[in-house]
Amino acid sequence: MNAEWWKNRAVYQIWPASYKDSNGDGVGDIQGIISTLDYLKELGVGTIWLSPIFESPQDDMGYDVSDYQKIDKMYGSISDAEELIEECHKRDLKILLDLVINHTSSEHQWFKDSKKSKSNPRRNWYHWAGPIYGPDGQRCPPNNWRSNFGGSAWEWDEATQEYYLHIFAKSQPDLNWECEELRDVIYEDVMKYWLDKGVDGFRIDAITFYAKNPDYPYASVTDPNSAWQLASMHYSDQERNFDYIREMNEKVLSKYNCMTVGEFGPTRDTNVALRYVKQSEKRISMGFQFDTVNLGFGNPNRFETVPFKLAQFKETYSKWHKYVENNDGWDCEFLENHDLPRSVNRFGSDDPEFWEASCKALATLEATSSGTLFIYQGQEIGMTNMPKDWSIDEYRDIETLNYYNSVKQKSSNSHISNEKAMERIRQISRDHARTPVQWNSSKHAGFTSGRPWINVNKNYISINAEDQSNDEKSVLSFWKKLLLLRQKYLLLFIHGSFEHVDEKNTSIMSYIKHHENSKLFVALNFTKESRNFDTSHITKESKLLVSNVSSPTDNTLLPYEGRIYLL
Ligand code: ISL
Repeated sequence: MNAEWWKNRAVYQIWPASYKDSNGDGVGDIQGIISTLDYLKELGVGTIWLSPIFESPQDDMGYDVSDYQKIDKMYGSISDAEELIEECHKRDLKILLDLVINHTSSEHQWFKDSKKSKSNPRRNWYHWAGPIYGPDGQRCPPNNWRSNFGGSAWEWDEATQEYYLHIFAKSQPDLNWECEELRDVIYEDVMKYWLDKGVDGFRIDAITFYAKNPDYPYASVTDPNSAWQLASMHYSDQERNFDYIREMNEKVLSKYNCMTVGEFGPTRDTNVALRYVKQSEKRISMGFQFDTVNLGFGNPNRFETVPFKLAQFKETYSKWHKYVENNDGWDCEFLENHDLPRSVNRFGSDDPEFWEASCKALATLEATSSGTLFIYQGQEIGMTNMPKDWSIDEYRDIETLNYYNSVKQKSSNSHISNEKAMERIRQISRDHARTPVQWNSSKHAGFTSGRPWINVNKNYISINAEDQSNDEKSVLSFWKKLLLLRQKYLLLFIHGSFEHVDEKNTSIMSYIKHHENSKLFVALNFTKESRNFDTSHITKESKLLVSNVSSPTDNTLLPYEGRIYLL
């Protein structure tokens, strides 16, 4: 059961542009990553995952690849990538790359060819469809699908008089996975190319989106204010998708001792998720579910935020931890990535009075979660969202800027003020995760000697890795301690089954983890007040393994206090 290497190693996600710059051009790079491998080893992670480093026009920060076999100049060269793989392996660190194969950049040669003419041999490598005409004879896209980044999911091509499909930006045309020749090129020239260079697996972008309903049906109206509707029911988790991923496993993954983690996007049904992650199904190792981390995001428009309660958090958390129990599936745990605001702002508090305790409470939750644990750069030092007084000029993300412009130009039908739009952006823009890592208290937080491409958060003087490395009470030291315990008690921490305690409690999340006869009890106060908690499982024999306050008192948890007991 525990044989696979990828189950017990915590993964550290690196978002290269904002991680560490070695050459002073203001953008992080591969040599910068190499210079920090000892820091990561000391933190206690066993694998790193790099968001895309391939050649790209960077419309969507590398999630728009124009050549899968080249490294983007801003990050370095192929020999830098090879050196990184070697340096990781020297330190017994595994390395995952980001596989973005639902779409390419419109600058990729494949798309340039596809666009040339209807008869080009690569025409069917992408989704092309003719227009339909409205009552007044006006030209309209083939259907009402909405792009994830706003507007129609179809873009008109004047030269060949057809539309192409883009679930994301118009510079990210969707690949047509129905084309077998294309699939084989992806397997051979993208996946095997990198696996043969020694990478240990992939994070697989938008893995549920490859198969589209070939009839491109209209989506039913969920947003009456818009012409464009959420249509993932027609392009996510389609039956053909399961065939493709099985084939990918047969032709590629099964031939390597590699790990795969798929991004499950809109998937909310655990039975559907199981079809990807059960080992007997022979597809991928595990998947990211977004039920928990998307709490509070609007649907269909994520910027239309809604309040959420701890009860919902508890519910989705247990749903997605229990779904793989008692079968041969595997799960993973994360609260942050490059598309999400910082976890301390969302689930804890960045108020100086509570910041440290809440960072540590969230770390306690993360470290005691079953499955493969993912930590996002800067999370280990409690980095926070961008300052609230920053204007739109500080933001860089295509999704955020598209949203802001649609409000400003009143092109979205939900007429709200620019201030309201900014308020939402301050809550959930993807840029909150994308400010540079705060390495030390020197200029630009030690991220670069040049001018950073996106500004460093002003709080780097008080929140940075160097100071925290020298402080045994810091958030970073706390993470190190937890990651050691996670290894020491791995059957409980990583493989244990999960049971809520006092499930109805609206302030405290507490649970038992068990494996055979051993048990762990975890209690976390998610409020800014002291609260009594259910101590019925604690006995004289119980051992307090971890607490994030200096003097824990018997049955009261201080604000954001967290404890782990070995029962
Ligand atoms: O569709 C979703 C939710 O219903 C999204 O969560 C979707 O899965 C997500 O936006 C996909 O993200 C990934 O692909 C994007 C890229 O911008 C993101 O950074 C990446 O994580 C396009 O490649």
